[in-house]
Amino acid sequence: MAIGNLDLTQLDRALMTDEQKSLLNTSNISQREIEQLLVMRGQVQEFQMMMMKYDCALSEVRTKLEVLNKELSLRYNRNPFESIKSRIKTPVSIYEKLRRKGLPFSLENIQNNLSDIAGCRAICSFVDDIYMLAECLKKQDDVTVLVEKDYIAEPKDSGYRSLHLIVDIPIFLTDTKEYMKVEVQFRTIAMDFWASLEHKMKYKKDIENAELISEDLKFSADLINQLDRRMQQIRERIDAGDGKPYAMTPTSEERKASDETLRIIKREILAEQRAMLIDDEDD
Ligand code: 0O2
Repeated sequence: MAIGNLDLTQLDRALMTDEQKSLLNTSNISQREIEQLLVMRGQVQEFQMMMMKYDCALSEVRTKLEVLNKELSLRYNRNPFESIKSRIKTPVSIYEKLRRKGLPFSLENIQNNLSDIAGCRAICSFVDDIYMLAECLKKQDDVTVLVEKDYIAEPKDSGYRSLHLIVDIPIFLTDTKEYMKVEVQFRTIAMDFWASLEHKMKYKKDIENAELISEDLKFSADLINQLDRRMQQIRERIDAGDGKPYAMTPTSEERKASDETLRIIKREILAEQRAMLIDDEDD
């Protein structure tokens, strides 16, 4: 069985040693090849067992969020989240993520170095629902928060916004209780829309004008942030039953975004004028 220009025996060794690990950085791996690797190592059952446990932990977290959604929607007359998605990372993406971290594919490395094998994403309408839902989950006595990353308060350089919790949650098997990690992401609908598009770009190779697109995405992330804030303010006014007009003081971010809009419009008008001049010269 060959993988790129390596056969499996070589591959297995390459995964084990630092020297040969670098060889792997150039080779893509398929699901079938990972399966073969596990067969060779006699770890098929162990891997399946591990993935089953992540899957159970994911179901637990998903159920917890769904229960909260039901209760909170009765209490506040709206759903804290609009939809929920969950997924178990595929073996190929696990392999890729370990490779990005410079680690060989092994069950130990998966358990010790990856915290998003089981991932759950709650998509909310409003930013305050994100924090309310996350607080309710964090308070539960069988949930331990290992890491909290607030990319809403501090967005990534790319413009990415979301609240991430890595939680440890017990699952009960026939004769054992085991703790498994689950990554829970909370986003607004607008943040999710942005992240899906940006994710597509990140994983697509050979994109023309990638830098310009990243700039545009960053700009759109700011607009999305403003939109989320405004939607929340509108909802608060509706909830308060207060129909009076109100003035919103723009934040420095909003001012920056409108300046940027003006700059882009000016640039486009100039480009159009230039194109028209060239057309006239050609005539
Ligand atoms: P995929 O394909 O979505 O699964 P760490 O856990 O700290 O070692 P990690 O996992 O990069 O490092 O943590 P981080 O930055 O919190 O990212 C976890 C996940 O959040 C990512 O998983 C993405 O799903 C999402 N994410 C983080 N940053 C960005 C971003 O800039 N854009 C988008 N679209 N998504 C982001 P994966 O495994 O990287 O990707």
